[in-house]
Amino acid sequence: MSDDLRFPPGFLWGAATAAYQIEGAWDADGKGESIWDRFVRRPGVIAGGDTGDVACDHYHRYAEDVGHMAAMGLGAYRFSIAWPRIFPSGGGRPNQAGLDFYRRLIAALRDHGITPMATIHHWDLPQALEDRGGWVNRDTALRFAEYASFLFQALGAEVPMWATHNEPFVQAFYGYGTGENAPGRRNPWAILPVGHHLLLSHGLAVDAFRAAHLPSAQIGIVLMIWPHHPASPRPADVRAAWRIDGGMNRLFLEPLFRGRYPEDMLRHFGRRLMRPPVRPDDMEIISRKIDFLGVNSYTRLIHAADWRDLLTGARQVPPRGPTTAMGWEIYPDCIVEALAKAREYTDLPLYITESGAAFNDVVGPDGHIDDAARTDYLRMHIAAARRAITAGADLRGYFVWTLMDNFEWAQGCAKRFGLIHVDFTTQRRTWKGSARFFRDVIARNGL
Ligand code: IFM
Repeated sequence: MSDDLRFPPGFLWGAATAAYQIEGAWDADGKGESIWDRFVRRPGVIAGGDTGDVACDHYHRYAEDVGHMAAMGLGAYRFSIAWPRIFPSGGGRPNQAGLDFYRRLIAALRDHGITPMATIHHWDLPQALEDRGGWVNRDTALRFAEYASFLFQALGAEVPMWATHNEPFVQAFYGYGTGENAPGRRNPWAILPVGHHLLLSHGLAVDAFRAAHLPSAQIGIVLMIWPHHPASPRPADVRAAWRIDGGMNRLFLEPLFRGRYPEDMLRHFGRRLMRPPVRPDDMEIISRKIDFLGVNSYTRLIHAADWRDLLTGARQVPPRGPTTAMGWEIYPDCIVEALAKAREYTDLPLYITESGAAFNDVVGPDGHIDDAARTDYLRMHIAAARRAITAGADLRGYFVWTLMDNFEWAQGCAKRFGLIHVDFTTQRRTWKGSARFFRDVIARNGL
């Protein structure tokens, strides 16, 4: 194998999931209600009327799932912990049965030599906290720090990699701005305070992590970094793409790594909108030193200037190439560009914490799923990750989104991203061609 297809020794190959998308068991063993448990019951908000009530039933089938991971040769598994399983109403007394589930999962991973990477919050806030204002309420950031601190005490010795949040932009924008995600609020003015409180809670959790003295563990955060391109070289389009880059990427990168919000964003949204939730010391807390940055990379977006959108002054234009079932352009250089963007802000070790694609898989008459499109997608994106390393990125790992087909939020269960096919009626797991491909990549440490 030529060197440019091989990855550095010790490179971490993994797969990623999130609690609400796979666990099911939505009210088992004392688990509290999350904002997703509440949201999916609103008529018409989820395609096909699907819910995560059962999803992949991973809560009961985790041992079988870890077996699949081991057979694939995964070096690491990124999962999230459901806050309401641990603290059913957000705080107070922990729910031992919920904690025990994660203990069992982590033990099974370690038995197979798979490194656990735990995301502390992947959008499933306890509904009880949402009832008190959710992420618009600064107090939620303090509750998050308590929850994180409890996890570090309880599980810190077994989990070497922690991520505070997954894609805070998505939680703020789609959860509180457009209402497409839980909790389904439609208030553009909430987006910035929510983003700020998520970032603040991240910094407070980092403090709790350092206080827990876990010398062999690391902490980071996972951001969605998508490149934003102008539809034309016209200055108005270039400015539009830069504004969207500001709202989706720089609004998170800059406070985390430079301890301030981007000047152009302050001007654009108006200082009044940005300022109210920001208290003295907040920016210092937000920019506490972390150990790694996780980057979720799927595609790029292209924008033209359009002031009919009063919030952004931009309009997304159609993709310029083939797309996945999500309508996302297949653009492998998204990985190279996302990592380059991250490197403008930090020289920390980087991980691609999500990369993958939904396609309309067909189960053949013999039960096989020949998902050649997903295999091609992965091959091209893994090659792009290798190019990014050649270009100087300190990339330490690549996690496929996702281990198995699951509940894709507002899109329901019909959008399948998995390496493993899940029959949601029988819960039967079947490897797709892409799972075998990824197993071979891992075995060769390269393409
Ligand atoms: O399924 C999601 C995941 O929860 C967060 N990142 C993007 C994935 C695909 O949409």
